[in-house]
Amino acid sequence: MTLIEVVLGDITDEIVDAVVTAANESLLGGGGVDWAVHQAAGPRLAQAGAAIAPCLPGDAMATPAFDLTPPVKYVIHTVGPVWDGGAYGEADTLASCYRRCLQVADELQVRSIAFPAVATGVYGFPPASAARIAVATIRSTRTSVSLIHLVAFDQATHDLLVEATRTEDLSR
Ligand code: AR6
Repeated sequence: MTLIEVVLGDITDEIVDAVVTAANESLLGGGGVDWAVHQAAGPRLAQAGAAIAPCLPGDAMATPAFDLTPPVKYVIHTVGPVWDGGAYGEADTLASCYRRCLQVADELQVRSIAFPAVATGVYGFPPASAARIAVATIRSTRTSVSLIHLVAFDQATHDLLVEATRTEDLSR
């Protein structure tokens, strides 16, 4: 049984086993949520990322969480699609991000995980559609993770995620 909760706030404040960051292929850090996670984890995160990069769009890779506050043990880096109108497999790539993160979490025996709204910032994925994909993919992925926080950094994203959760409930 996996519980999905929508949370408003900064993902670096999450009390979970693993925090997901919306990275780029280099895993060296960037802007947005990736900036916040690298700031909180310290410079060893970029070193560890560089050692395992590249991470292709739709994939996910884990490193230690370094200076992130315990109990956070891992950062799971996933690379979303750059939105290019929607006809280039962006939705499938985004779904793959959530699926792969949960697979990696299972391999690490992670029980709780926090996701940002992958690809909806710099990468430009329409947030309503991204919210539905996030919820639908998580619900259809078999996982041992028992608690999933979908972390919204703004109220609009929060409301879209809550709506997606309800819509998904009704369609089940
Ligand atoms: N906590 C939670 N969510 C956040 C935070 C935070 N501290 N900061 C921003 N967000 P983005 P992308 C939200 O742009 O679109 C980077 O440079 C933000 O409001 O961080 O996947 C990477 O290195 C938005 O809803 O990620 C890549 O180059 C969501 O996180 C590129 O950006 C995702 O926005 C990836 O772009």
